[in-house]
Amino acid sequence: MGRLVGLSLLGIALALLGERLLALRNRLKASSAVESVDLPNCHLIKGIEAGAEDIDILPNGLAFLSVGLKCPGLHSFAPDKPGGILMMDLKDEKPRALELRISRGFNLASFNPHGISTFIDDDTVYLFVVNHPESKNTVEIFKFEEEDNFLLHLKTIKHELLPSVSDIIAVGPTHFYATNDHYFSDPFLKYLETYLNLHWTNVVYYSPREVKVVAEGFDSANGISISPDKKYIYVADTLAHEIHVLEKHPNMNLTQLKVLKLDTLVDNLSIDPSSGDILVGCHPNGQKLFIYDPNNPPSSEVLRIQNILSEKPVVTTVYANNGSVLQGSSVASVYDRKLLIGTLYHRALYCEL
Ligand SMILES: *[C@@H]1O[C@H](CO)[C@@H](O)[C@H](O)[C@H]1NC(C)=O
Ligand SMILES: *[C@@H]1O[C@H](CO)[C@@H](O)[C@H](O)[C@H]1NC(C)=O
Ligand SMILES: *[C@H]1O[C@H](CO)[C@@H](O)[C@H](O)[C@H]1NC(C)=O
Repeated sequence: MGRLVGLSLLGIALALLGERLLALRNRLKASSAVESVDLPNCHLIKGIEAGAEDIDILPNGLAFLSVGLKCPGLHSFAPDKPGGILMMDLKDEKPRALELRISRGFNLASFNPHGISTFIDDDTVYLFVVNHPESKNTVEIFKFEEEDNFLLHLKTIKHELLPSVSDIIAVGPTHFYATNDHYFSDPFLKYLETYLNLHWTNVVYYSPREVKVVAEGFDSANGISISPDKKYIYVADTLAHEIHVLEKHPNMNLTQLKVLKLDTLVDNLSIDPSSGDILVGCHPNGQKLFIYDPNNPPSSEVLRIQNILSEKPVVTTVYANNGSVLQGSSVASVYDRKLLIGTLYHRALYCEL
C-alpha cells in the first residue's frame, strides 16, 4: 500500500514536472521563427562585441550603455573581461562608443553591470547601475561628470528586500523602483524557481527612508520604465510575455491598471520621448537565447507600442532579424529618429527610423 502511494506520488511528481517542462517550452516560445524587418542605414557599433544589455539616453543625446554582463548559464563572448559603462553622443553624425572612467576605489575588476537608469536633478546627472559583483546584487549610484567622461561613485546600495535585482528605474537622486527576485540570488535555485513557475518576482521601491514591496506575483519581472508624465510604471514580465501598466501613487505604492499580452519574450522597455510610445527589446525564441548555438543563433526583435492606456494599443514590429546581423536584442532606445538596439551578449546596432 505504502509502495503504491509512493509510486503514485512519484507519478504525480513526474507528470507535474512534464507539465512544467511543456509549459516552460511555451514560456520560452521555443519554436518561434522571425521574419526580417529592416531599417535603413543600420550599422553595428565598433567596440561592442560582448553585449550592451541596457541603454539609457539623456535628453541631450548622450547615451549610456552597460556592457559585458555575465550571468551563470548565459553565453559570453568575453567571459574574462570586466563589464563597463560606455557613452555615445547621438548628436554626432557618426557617434562612437567610448568607455567612461570610474573613480578610484570602486572595484572595477568585479564590475558586472546589468540594468541602468539615469536621473537628472537640477544640473546633476545620476547614473544608477544594477551590479552583480561575484554573483552578488547591489545598486551603484554614480554622478556623471561630462567634461571628463567620468563617473564618480557615490554609493553602493544593498538591502534585504533586494536579493536579486534585474532592472531599475530611478525616480530621485537615491530613489528607485527595481524588479527583483523575492527569494533567491543563487543561480540554481533561481532556475528551479523559474522552471516551477512560482511567480515569485516583484517590484520594490527603495528610498533612504523607506523600502517596500509595491507589486508582486510576476513570473519574471524584468525591464521597468516610467511614463513621460511620471504617472505610470511599466514592467516587462519576460516569460509571461506581458507588459504590466501600474499606476504610481503619491506614497509610491503601485496598483495594477492593465496587462498587455504579447507573443514574444519582452525584455527591456524604453520610452520614445517625442511620442511617449514604449519600445521593447524582445526575444522571439528564448530557448535559443539560453542554449547558444552559433549556427542557429538567437534572433532580435524590437516592438513599438502606441497608446498603451487605450482600449486597443497599436503594436508594430520596428526591427526583426534572425540573428545573422544582431543576436538577442534586450533593449531599444530612440533619440531624434535614430534607434539604438542593445543585446544580452552580442553587438549593438544603430539605425535610422
Ligand atoms: C501603501 O504603502 C503604505 C506605506 O507607504 C503601506 O503601509 C500600505 O500597506 C500600502 N498599501 C497597499 C495597498 O499596498
Ligand atoms: C537568416 O537570414 C539570412 C537572410 O536574410 C539567411 O541567409 C540565413 O541563412 C538565415 N539564418 C538562419 C540561421 O536562419
Ligand atoms: C531597461 O531600460 C530602462 C530604460 O532605458 C532602464 O532604466 C533599465 O535599467 C533597463 N533594464 C534592463 C534590465 O535592461
